[in-house]
Amino acid sequence: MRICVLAGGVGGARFLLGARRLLGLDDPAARDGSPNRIDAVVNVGDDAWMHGVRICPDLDTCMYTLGGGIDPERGWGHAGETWNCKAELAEYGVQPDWFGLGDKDLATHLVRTQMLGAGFRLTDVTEALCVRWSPGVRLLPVTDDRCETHVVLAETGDETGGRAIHFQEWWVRHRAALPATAFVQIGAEQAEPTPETLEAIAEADLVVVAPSNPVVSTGAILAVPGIRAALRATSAPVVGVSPVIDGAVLRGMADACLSAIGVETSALAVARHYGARSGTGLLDGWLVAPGDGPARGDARVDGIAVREAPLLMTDPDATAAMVAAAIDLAGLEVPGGAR
Ligand code: FO1
Repeated sequence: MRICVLAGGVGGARFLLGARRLLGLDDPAARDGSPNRIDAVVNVGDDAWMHGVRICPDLDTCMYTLGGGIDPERGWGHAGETWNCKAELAEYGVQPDWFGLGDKDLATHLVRTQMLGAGFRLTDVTEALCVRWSPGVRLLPVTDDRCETHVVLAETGDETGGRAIHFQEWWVRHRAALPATAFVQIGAEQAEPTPETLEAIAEADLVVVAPSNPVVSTGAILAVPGIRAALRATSAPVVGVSPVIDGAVLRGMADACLSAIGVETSALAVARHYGARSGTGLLDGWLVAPGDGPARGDARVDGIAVREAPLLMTDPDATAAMVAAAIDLAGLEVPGGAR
């Protein structure tokens, strides 16, 4: 079975751990010769240049998580990190002082920046970095082009009103507290999906939209021209997993993003936001947490097949059961018969 997962940072990475477990790809020795394969099409809207290095938070969160090196508490950066470089930068008084690059993490950005400078595509750089981490999932930036999310701030009568700032400044510096009216991907008009991404979507047996931030993770993937069309054209079913459980997002500040674009923080509102493939949208199926489905057991919402399943990604086994539920909802045979 070949699964293509649209993934953001923490939610995407944890979902991939479950997919890898279900498809029997945890053990590196079992990967060669396996009929199963996972491609992750990863958001690059959060990417930024800071202190002269290229930072790709969602690619790195997926890479470190699948490679066993993530800091589990923060959900980003290395476990066992040290911050000597950050402290030295603070001594020089350089900005941004609100974004922390750990010493170990910095090595990743240095390698990436050097390779990009030598002319390699981000796709190739990511593959090279993954040799060290052996994630067992092919991590594919959705585009090799710069396509960065900026946040348009609401008019507030002061100097910030109406300005657009980089997503990281809004998210990390202001903790998503500045009222926003829109999210735009700078560079999207010129960006192209990579051939690897288009192939992963076209050749998949199943495409899954991971329970990532629908606006700034999945939304930024969908902002790359050609991705929506590829999802609508693939012969694979497209199933999404709700990041909203019982009216709340489990991690991060995705509710601030949803309300900024006028979407209610509910599982069914997010499904309607993506829309049905039978209409003009993307989804054939949508997994929601128990109790989040439609009233009276109606299993279809606006042309999308909706099913309830436990959606807490507490560990890779629980997450593997979610992936199995997505496969089953798509009408496909679950590998190994696990349901
Ligand atoms: N998040 C923070 O809240 N504070 C930071 O200083 C920070 C640094 C950082 C460095 C590298 C990296 O890959 C991610 C980092 N993040 C940090 C996480 C990141 O800003 C966001 O959580 C994601 O972009 C949203 O998915």
